[in-house]
Amino acid sequence: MEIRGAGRIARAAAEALRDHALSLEVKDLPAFTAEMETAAAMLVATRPTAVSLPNAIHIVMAGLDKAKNTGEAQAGLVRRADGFIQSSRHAVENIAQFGARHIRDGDTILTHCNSEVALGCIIEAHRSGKDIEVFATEVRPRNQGHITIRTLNDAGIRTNFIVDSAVRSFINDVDLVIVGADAVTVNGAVVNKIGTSQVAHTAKEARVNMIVAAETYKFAPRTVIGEFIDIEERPPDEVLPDAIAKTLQHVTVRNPAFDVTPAEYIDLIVTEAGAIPPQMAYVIIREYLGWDIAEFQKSLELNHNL
Ligand code: RI2
Repeated sequence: MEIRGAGRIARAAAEALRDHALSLEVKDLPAFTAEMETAAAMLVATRPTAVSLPNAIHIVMAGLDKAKNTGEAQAGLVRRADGFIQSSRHAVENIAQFGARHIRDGDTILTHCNSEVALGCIIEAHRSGKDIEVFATEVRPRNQGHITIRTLNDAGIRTNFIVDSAVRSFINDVDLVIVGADAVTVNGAVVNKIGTSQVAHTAKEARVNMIVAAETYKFAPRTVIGEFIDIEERPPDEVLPDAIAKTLQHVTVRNPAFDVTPAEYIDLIVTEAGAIPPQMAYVIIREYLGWDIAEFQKSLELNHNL
């Protein structure tokens, strides 16, 4: 939780792999590869939900097995890590430009949690001269809304700060909902911070459009072969102090950090490759992440052989 936001987590992982590769002093290629694979597995295990993390690691580690010597393996890894970090930054900038076009002069936008890309769209709309106003939620239990309102305030954007449960009270004042994503599945469902699906449900009922801003590396390739996205459940003391919880022997605190919004609640997913209806998620997985069914079959065969 030191690094917030699925995109930042992905760039931090690429940076960590690059720095680790540069610091390793092993000359032997199999030993170098084994060290890097251990590091990659350790990074993947830090957060289970944001698919940007395994996607970034997959991109950085790809081709390591084809290197002829350690120098080549190291250089390739550093090149792919730097390439990923740069393309991630460009993706965030492009999404801000594309997303801002969906915001009209005079619009009021609601956002939930703290998404670099969702805020990028809002800030770009403001920068281009549109008169906009924002509703930002608190985001219990970790209060990521506090980071969001500071960013919006610093950008000079009129912002209303509300508790999560006030979304329905204000939805009729809202023209558009924009949120980020931790993962997008092959059927176009969006996994994002807990509460997003309630916001989406409220928006749908009130006929307010909902846009998701998500880089292509937030799409989850392994959902094509039926894998589910693991929803991280965080410690109970984030919700209720231990001192109180231990006096309540019949109470269990549940603290899932993310939830799933079905595709039919989402009007558009804005990616750096352009805006798509959520139902086209598979195209992004195949065309932009380069994972096709043959690769899945290969990885399944490998698993069977283990
Ligand atoms: P960007 C965050 O997760 C939030 O759920 C946010 O909506 C999503 O990642 C995408 O954020 P967390 O890291 O990549 O706060 O758009 O658990 O910044």
